[in-house]
Amino acid sequence: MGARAVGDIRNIALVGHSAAGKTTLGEALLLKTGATNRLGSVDDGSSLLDFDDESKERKQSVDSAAFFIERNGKLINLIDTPGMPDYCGLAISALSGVDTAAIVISAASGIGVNTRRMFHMAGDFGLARMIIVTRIDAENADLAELVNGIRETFGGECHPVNLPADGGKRVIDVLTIEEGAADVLDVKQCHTELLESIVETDDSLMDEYMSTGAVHYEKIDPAIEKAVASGHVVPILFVNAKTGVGIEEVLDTFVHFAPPPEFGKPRELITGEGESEKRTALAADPARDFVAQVFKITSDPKSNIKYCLARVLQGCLKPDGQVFPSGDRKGQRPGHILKLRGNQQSEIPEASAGDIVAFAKLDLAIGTTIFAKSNEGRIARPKLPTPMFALAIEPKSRGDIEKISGALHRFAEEDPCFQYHRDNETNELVINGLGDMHLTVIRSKMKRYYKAEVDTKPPKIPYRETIVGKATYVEYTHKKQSGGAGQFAKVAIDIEPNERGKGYEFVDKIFGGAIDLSFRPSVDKGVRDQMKRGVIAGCQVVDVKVSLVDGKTHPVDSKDIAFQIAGRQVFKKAFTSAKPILLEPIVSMEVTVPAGNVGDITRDLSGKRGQIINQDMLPGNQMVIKATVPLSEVTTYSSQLKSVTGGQGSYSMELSHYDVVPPNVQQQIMAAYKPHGDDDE
Ligand SMILES: Nc1nc2c(ncn2[C@@H]2O[C@H](COP(=O)(O)OP(=O)(O)O)[C@@H](O)[C@H]2O)c(=O)[nH]1
Ligand SMILES: [Mg+2]
Repeated sequence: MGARAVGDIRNIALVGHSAAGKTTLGEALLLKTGATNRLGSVDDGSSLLDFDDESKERKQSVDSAAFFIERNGKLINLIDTPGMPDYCGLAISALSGVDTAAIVISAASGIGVNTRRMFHMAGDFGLARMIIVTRIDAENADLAELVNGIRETFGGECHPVNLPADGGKRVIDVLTIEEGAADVLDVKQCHTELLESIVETDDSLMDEYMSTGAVHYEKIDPAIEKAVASGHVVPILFVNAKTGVGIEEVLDTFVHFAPPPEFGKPRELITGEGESEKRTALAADPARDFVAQVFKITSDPKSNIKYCLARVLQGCLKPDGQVFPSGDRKGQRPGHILKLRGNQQSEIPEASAGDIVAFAKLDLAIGTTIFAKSNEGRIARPKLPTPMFALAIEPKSRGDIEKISGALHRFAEEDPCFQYHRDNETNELVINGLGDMHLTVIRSKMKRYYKAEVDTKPPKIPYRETIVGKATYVEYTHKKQSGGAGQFAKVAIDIEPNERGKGYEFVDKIFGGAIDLSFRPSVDKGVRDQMKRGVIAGCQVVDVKVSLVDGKTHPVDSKDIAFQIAGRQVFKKAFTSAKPILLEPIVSMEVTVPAGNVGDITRDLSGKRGQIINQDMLPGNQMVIKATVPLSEVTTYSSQLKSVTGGQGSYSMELSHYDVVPPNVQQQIMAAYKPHGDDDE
């Protein structure tokens, strides 16, 4: 396959709710264009697009898959994306690679949460959109009702470009055909509405239409992709992917309605921040300097090869050139330039403007801008949700630690909504995803591809300890005389609360030489050490002021370690007698739910010691509730929200501040705390 003229390329992502029929539609397109010789099925594991074992076993895409087809000399690059909200990081990332989002809706189940989310995401990002209604053969399908729902939810810009006829055995193209009987809606009316909404975007066509009452199809054709690119027209199509009805028409619509890269969403190279931010328009012109953006990373677990998928936004790159990630002075050799089709790959002579290509073995990350010579800049991406669902993980077998960290690194690299970190305060390895299903798949992939298993539990809450009282002249003497060299240190401290958020302060108030100057920092070190370990519940101590007021040195046995130990012990004693309390993290949450669920949600949040701050109406009969809640009450909120709203709700949260734990909760936490044996004595 040679390089394609920019005008002969179309880049389209198949998005929408899960089980809408995206993958099956992709298979039907592959079959119709001769790329495969039988219809791959997600149901029997023969799909070329759901090729990874995890997707096959679940009979559901858990990853996105790139493929391409050819139609009338046009190269159509497609990305099939997963529909589960838990994997939306992959679907949203795919939008960076394309000019058009084809939102797939199943006539059997209608508009889902993710249908809406992806429709709006694609629109906000500036992509052209089309809607493909699949499974028109479904028994319960009410197509007239569905089209009404689509226009109500997504606006009057949505126009059928064809309609099912003869009981779903064929579709009638309403752009070129004005008469006839369809199974639903009126052919003539749909024809007129579609035609009018296209000519509206072009003055000369409008004039002709107004004066003659018609415009020839040849003349409209060039105006169509612009009307779609600008969002003025959102075509609706009907297909039965199983029988192939409507598939030819989908291909024609891709060619005639989807904008080629030069007319698609304009891309800019951004440099600098804030006031010094600079934006330079990129042009899908192979003669300019090469600029591309990585939008997907995928690795083959068997060969361990990492593929980076990139959209070429400008210029051209040959295999003997170099690739410079933004800001890097060192280039990487691209090696082969590939086209992917599911898990198949073929080599192409160059990566040219407008195309989607894959590189094997380059070390790049999702979102990275790449150049052919050292340069800098970023390209805007759609906003990704923050993964808030967390689990602490522990290897089932100690020997697996290395395998697990390798796996976590890979997963985080491939899915921008999966993250992991070691929590410094609780010392747990914590993984974050968008929901429980997300992390279940991660665990399953870890077992399948890396042969490593982990136990999970809700992560520990990073409580903190502090005091509200004071204690003065608290003394401690550390003495050890066993065998050889002895240890001796005597210290006395005052302790008092420091302002919230001020942290720790150590004041040396010793007059004269009660403790040698050289040993005073040892006391400070001992105190800091104990603060990290905690006193009453094993949590980090914050916001205390310790004054070293007195002590005693022994001419021979006093040494650094002795004063560190004395520092630790005197701190424990003083802290315990200065009214210790626990602080807990409070998060601010934004919960978006259908208006009908607001009562349930606010009642539930209040029951979780939450405070409702405000409620706002959103379009589409949705409400957003802002509240502050203790983190400990919402660690499993994702599954609760799912069950209350039937999957229609979403939320985000971030740390707001620390606040005092109620006494009864503090009692429980302290009772559950088992201090490690004291290694000092
Ligand atoms: N009868 C019929 N079934 C379909 C059609 N498209 C998809 N399916 C079935 O619907 C289910 C979900 O399809 P899939 O392609 O995996 O949906 P995805 O999650 O959007 O990729 C599978 O069982 C498919 O066989 C269609 O046009 N007609
Ligand atoms: Mg799928």
